[in-house]
Amino acid sequence: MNRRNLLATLLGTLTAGCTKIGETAPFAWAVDQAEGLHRVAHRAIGGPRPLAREYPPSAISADFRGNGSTDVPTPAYRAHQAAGFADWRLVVGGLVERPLSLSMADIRALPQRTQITRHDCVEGWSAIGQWTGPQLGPILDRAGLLPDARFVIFRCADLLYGAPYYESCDLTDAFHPQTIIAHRLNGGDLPVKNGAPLRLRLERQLGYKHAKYLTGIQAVASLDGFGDGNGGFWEDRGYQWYAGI
Ligand SMILES: Nc1nc2c(c(=O)[nH]1)N[C@H]1C(S)=C(S)[C@@H](COP(=O)(O)O)O[C@H]1N2
Ligand SMILES: [Mo]
Repeated sequence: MNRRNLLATLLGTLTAGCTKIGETAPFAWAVDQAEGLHRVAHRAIGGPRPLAREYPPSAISADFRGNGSTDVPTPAYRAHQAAGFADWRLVVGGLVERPLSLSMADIRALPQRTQITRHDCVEGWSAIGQWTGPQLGPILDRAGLLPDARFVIFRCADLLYGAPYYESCDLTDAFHPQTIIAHRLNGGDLPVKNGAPLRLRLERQLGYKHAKYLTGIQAVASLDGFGDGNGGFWEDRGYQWYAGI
């Protein structure tokens, strides 16, 4: 058993049944600690900024399925869709010196990164796709994070089961070189089912972290006050916040 497997086994034991136990308040702290340990261990094993594996073009899946919300059935989104998303904006705010409102043209004018990676959904499927977009780190640098910023919240245009989808990550992941705001998939514009016109790629974490239909990025000191305070739509329903692969 190599170190990675050993740690995965230990952590699996530690965190098994978290969802149930975590529902009881006194255990919530212990669950948080185990999750923190997972994050620290995950980073300790791979070094400071390990890259997720990247694949050759031959590995790209024939169809990258859509999952969760696969459309945003609102008049506003329909109007954007009809206009080819020409007027879509990504606002960058919160604990920043210079709030930004980026147009699609602004997003495309930034230096781009293209990466072929595997997306793993907890529901038990994977797909390999080629994603293109600007890295998040330089966008945050342009906005100028204030010293209190510790997390980044990602806001989405869709509701899932009636609640706004949202996500978050810490600054280590926000500044990871493979963390990009993707507007292209497999060489074409991002399809609606995959989050058009913008979606996050957070390659070292599970599928639910990769927020689609992105409208805003907000630097914050704490995850409190967003949804139920657990840092994401699925996290508010019991999934781990740090969903390292
Ligand atoms: N806005 C938004 N982002 C989302 C979801 C969603 O329902 N809404 N589902 C998540 C889940 S669980 C997965 S697996 C991926 C699916 O991405 P895909 O539709 O491109 O396959 O998007 C994630 N991001
Ligand atoms: Mo997923």
